[in-house]
Amino acid sequence: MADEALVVIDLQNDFCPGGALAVNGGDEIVPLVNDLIRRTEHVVLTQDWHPAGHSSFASSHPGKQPFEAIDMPYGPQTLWPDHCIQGSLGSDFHSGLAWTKAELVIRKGFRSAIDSYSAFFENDHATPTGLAGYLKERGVESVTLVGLATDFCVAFSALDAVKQGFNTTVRLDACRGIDLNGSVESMLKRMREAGVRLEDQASD
Ligand code: VGL
Ligand code: ZN
Repeated sequence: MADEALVVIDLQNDFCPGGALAVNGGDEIVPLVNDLIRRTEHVVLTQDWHPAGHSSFASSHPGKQPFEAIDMPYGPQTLWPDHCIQGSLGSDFHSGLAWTKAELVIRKGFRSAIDSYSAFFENDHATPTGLAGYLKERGVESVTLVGLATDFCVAFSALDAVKQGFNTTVRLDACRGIDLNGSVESMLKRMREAGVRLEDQASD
């Protein structure tokens, strides 16, 4: 069987309860993610990694509030509370995450002028992070995505994974969503239509 990779998306303090952009139940997935890490050959982590004053922060746009959207040169962009500032406690992985096995950490969102939800491409959908090349060079053909948040970084990563030709699964029981204006439902639909396998539990 072709090599498989587990891609753990943004399991960081700021996306867990008590964090700057907390996702409901974000910390609940840690034991299951750790279990999947133990069972998967290749493990890659992503880390949302913004400089202070990042353009995705509402605080960088006078008069704008978190969760409003604005138009950026690369398209619409939701504005967020300041989060995952490079080197801050909030940007650290959740302390319970069994991260040591990871062979690669992809940091994203480190350019001030552009956000990056996907583990594969920045939000212009054109600037690669290098992850597809890494996985292909390693002979990986199947990827399973888990982490935070279902409707943003997990979903955009999964859509790009399919476009890059990977056999792509999202383990929904190991994800939690933000859910802005029905975004969980709409992104589940987009993923399903794109050919992402959505699983609520292990199929084996
Ligand atoms: C994320 C919003 C902003 C995510 C990251 O990990 O889903 N969402 N930055
Ligand atoms: Zn972010």
